[in-house]
Amino acid sequence: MTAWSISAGPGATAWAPETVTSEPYNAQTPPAALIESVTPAGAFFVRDHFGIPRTTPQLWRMRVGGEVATPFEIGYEELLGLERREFDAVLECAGNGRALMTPRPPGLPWSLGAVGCAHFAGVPFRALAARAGIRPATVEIVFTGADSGTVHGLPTPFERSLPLAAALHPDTLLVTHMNGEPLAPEHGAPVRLVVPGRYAVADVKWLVGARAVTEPFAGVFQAEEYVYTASRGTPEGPVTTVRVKSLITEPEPDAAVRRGHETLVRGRAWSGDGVSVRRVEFRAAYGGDDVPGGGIGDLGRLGDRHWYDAVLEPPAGPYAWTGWSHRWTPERPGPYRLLARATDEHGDTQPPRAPWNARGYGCNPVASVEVVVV
Ligand SMILES: Nc1nc2c(c(=O)[nH]1)N[C@H]1C(S)=C(S)[C@@H](COP(=O)(O)O)O[C@H]1N2
Ligand SMILES: [Mo]
Repeated sequence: MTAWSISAGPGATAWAPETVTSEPYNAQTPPAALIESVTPAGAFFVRDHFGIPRTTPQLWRMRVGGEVATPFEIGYEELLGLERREFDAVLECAGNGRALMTPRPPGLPWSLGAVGCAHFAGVPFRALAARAGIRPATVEIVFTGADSGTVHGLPTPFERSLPLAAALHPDTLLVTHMNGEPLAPEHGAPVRLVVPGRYAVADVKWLVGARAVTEPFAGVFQAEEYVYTASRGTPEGPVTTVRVKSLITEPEPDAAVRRGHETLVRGRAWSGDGVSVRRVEFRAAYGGDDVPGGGIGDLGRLGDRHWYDAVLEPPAGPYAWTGWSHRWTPERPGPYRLLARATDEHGDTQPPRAPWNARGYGCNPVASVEVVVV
């Protein structure tokens, strides 16, 4: 197991994410960092498809064009001078949890750590759209990253589109700062998009272009990847809104907890599109009592008894995650499975089983951690 906190002198903690692949670099937020309400930038998961393009704020230019009255380019200093917004937001990769699906779909084997919550600051894209003058026939904005690679034998940049209304939402930001610091190279320096509440594939890093288009964009990362296909129970189509989900951050898996002693069980819960978490329920299932075979995929037979409401902390804002806790005193020695289930203000709830689809997106089953009572 990778070490996730290294002491770097008194009071300082140097964080490092857990590497999943090194070329290109992909890494998960380590469990110890998921305990923090704001994920340290140095521990925040990284997902990149083609490698990290290096540039500097001095060299950075972004072009706004396509179906606009006045195409233009903007540089970093000028962007910094525009009116800014900031908020905490959860970023979650649509493939987070894929490794827990059975059968395992192809793709990076994310377990639970392709998620984090950070404080983002930047300039609403709508300010640039207003300057360019979006023409009425526009249906989407295509955002382009500086990174590219070969896909199906063709040079392909990382590009994603947003419906016009989503692109013009005041909280769709061209982000320059994360947790009060300029963006790190792996998180899209010097400028990235953040679209809170959508799966993070929308959050184009190393942003260098935005163009207004009059037909729905059908690029590889829009129409082939990041699409629900062969879904059981969900309509087919692109991943968009983040599904309601929770994590148990403490106790950690396989922890020994003491019989008759109060154990604080804690975690986080979030949902998409600024929809708040209304409820988190906790349950401790003894041994294999009602979870035959164990494993997240086997929770389908779990009944509705013995769920307790956890205590919720007020989140830092509409896009931040909600901390929850429950005081649990185990009565019997032996193996327990701790479960958490979040419900959002729309009444959407985590399903007992991972909602399987061919590429393993949107995996949000009831959170589950096994511990041993001694
Ligand atoms: N230019 C570019 N932007 C990108 C990607 C990429 O490969 N290239 N990956 C996307 C995906 S799939 C995710 S989950 C998020 C991850 O953001 P992070 O690495 O800052 O956590 O970036 C998105 N933006
Ligand atoms: Mo992703």
